[in-house]
Amino acid sequence: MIGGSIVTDILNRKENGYESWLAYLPKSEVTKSNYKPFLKNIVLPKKDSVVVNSSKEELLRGISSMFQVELTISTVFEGTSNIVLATADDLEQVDGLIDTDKVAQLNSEGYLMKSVPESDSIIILGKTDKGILYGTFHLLRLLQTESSLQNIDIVENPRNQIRMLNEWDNMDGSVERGYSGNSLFFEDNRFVRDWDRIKDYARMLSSSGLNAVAFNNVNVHEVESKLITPEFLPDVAKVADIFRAYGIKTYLSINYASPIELGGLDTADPLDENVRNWWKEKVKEIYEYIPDFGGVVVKADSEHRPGPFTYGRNHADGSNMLAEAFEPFGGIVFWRCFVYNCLQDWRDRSTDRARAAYDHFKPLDGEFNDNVVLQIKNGPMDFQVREGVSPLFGAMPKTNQVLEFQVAQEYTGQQRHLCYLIPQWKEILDFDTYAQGEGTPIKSVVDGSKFPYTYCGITAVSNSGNDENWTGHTLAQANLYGYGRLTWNPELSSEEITDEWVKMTFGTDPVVVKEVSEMLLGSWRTYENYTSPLGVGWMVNPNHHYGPNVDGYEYDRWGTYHFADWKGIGVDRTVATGTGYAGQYFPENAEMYENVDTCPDELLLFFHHVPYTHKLKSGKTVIQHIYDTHFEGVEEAEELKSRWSSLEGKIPPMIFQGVLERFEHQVEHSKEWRDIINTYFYRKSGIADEKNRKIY
Ligand code: GCV
Repeated sequence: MIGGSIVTDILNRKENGYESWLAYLPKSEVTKSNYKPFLKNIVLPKKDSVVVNSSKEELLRGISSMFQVELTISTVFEGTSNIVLATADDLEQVDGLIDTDKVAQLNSEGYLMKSVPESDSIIILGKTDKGILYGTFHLLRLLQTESSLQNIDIVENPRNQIRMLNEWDNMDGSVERGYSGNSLFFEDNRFVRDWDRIKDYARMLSSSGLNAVAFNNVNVHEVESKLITPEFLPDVAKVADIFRAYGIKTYLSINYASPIELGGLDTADPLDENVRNWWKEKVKEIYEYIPDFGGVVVKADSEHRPGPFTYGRNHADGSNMLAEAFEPFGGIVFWRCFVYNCLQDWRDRSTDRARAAYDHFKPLDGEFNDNVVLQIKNGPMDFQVREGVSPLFGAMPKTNQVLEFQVAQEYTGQQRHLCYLIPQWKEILDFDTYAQGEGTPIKSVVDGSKFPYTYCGITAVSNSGNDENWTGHTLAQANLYGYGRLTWNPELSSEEITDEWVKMTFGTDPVVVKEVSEMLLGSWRTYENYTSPLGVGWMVNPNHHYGPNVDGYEYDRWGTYHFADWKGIGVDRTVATGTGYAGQYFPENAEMYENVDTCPDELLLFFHHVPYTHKLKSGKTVIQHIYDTHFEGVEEAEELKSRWSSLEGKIPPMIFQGVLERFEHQVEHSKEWRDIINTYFYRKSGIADEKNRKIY
C-alpha cells in the first residue's frame, strides 16, 4: 500500500506541475536510440563534495526518467559511453581531449562541455564543483530539448556574479505579494517540516543558474527579526545546508532596528559605538552557525520600516555600519534603494516618487564600503507593467549595484493572468544608459564590465509558494525559469529561453512548442493593452493591487499618479515644466524623454501630461489608443484561451484544466479592465470612440 501511494504521488507530481521543467519526460524509442550510446556510466571527479553528489543524483534521476537507463558509476575514465564529471584537479583524466587554454577561461562557476565522439563520451569540466553542477544541468537540458550531443564544444561562464532571489516569506506562513499558496520555508511562526520540498526548490533554482537566496521578507516583522538569534539560527543553517549542495548561498533580510528589538539598546544609530559593537557580535554569532553565510538584505526608511534617517544619518552611514560587521567574514550587505516617503502629498509638483531613489543615493556615490551593494528596482516606481528604467543604473560608478526585478506578478496579473516577463526584462537589460557613451546597456552595468564593482548582478522577488505547481499559474513557472537563464546569460533571446522551457516542461511536440511559445511571448503586450495605458501605470485597487481602479492606489489619494482631468492625462516629469525627473538620465536619454516628440509612445504618459487629442507616433490620438488597445487586449485574451483549449489532450489533464480555468478568469477580468478604463476616460474626456463600440 505504501509503495502504491508513493507511485501515485510521483505520477501526480508529473501531472500537476510539481516536477516543473525538471519533469524529465520519457523519450520516444527513436530519440532514445540516438542518445543511448552516450548513456552508460558516470565518471566522478577525484574530490567528492555535496555539490558533486547533487550533480550525480540529478544525472541518475534525469537519465533514468527520460531513457529508463540506470547509469553506473566509476572514478576512472576508460572505455566508451562515459559522462565525465571533472574539475581542474582532474585534468589528467581528460588529457589531450580538452583544450587547456579553455580551462583557464573558466571562472569559479564556469564549465566546459566537450563531446568525444570516438568514445561516445561527454566531458563536463568545471573550474570547481559548482561548474560541474551547472554543466550537469546544461547536459540534461540538451537531452530534454533533444539537442545534438555530437559536436559539443562549449565554454560557459555566468555573465552575472550575483544571481539571486528574494523570497518575501513571513514566518506565519504567508507570503507578501505571494500568489501561489503559502511559504515554502515557514508555517505557524517556525520552519516548515517539509525539507524535501526546499531541496526540490533548490534543484529548480540551481538548474536555471541561480546562486543566492534571501528567504524571508524584506519587511521584517517581530518574529522574523529573531531569525538571527539562536532560537532560529539552527534552522537557518539547515536551509543553508540544503542550498549549499546546489551551489546556492543563503542570505537573510534583517530588521534595521534589531539592536533595539533584540539587543535591548535604546538606539539603532549607526554611528553609536554600542550599536556597532552589537552588530559585530551578532554577525560573529551568525557565522558560528553558517560559516559561508552570504549576508543580509536591508529595507530601511521605506514604507514604515526603520532606518538611519531616524537618527539624522544617511544610507551610507547605515549600510557601512553593517558592512563593517560583515567584512571579516566575506559577507555582503544588500541595501535597497526603494526609499521614498509613501505618505507624501504628491500634489506638490516639486516632489515626485520617481525621483526619490536617485535623489537619495546618487549624491552618496563613493561613500559606500566595498561589501555594500545597492539593490535597485528596475524602474523608479514599482514594477509596473511599463515604466521608465531607473536612472540610477550607471549613475554611481563607484558603488556596487544589483538590479532588482519582480518575478512575482504583483502588478502584472498576480499569476492569474498570463504575463510572461522575459521580453520586458530583455528590454530593460538592453536599455542603453549612455553612462559611458553609447553602448552602456544596463546589462553591462550590472555585470560589472563597465565599472570596477566588487559585487554586482541581478536579484528578483520570487513568484513561488507551496501550491503543488509552485507558481499558481503553471505557465508562470516560465518566468522563474527564464529569470534564472537570463541572469546567467542576458544575451539569450526571449525565444531561446521560451523554447527551452516549453520543451522541458511539456515535451517536444511541435504544435505544443509553437502554440505555448507564441502565447507566452505575446502575453506581456496583451496584459499591457487592457490595463494601464502608455506607461502611466497604477490604476489598481488599493492594498492588494488586483483589478482595475483608476484612482485606487493607496498612496495616491489625489489622482496624482496619472493627473487625469477632462482635458488630458499623464505626469509631467520634464525638466522644463514638470518634476525634473527626466533630467536624472544621461543627456541622450534625458533629451529623448524631455521632448514630447521624441519620447517613445509607450512611455508618453510616464513623462508628459498631454491632451486626450494628442497624436501618437502611431497616428492615433491618445484617447483612441486607450479605447483601441483595451478592445484589442480583450480579443487577445480570448485568443489565448482558445489557443490553450486547442491543446487539450497534449498537456497533462490536471495542468490543462488548471491553466484553462485561469484563462477563463483572465478573459472575464480583462473585460472588467476594458470597461472600467474605457468608461472612466470616456466620461472624463467626453470624446466618443471613433469606432462607435459600446463604452458605458
Ligand atoms: C515587500 C511594494 C509592495 C510591497 C513591498 C515593497 C518593497 O510597495 O507592494 O509589498 O514590500 O514594494 O519592494 O519593499
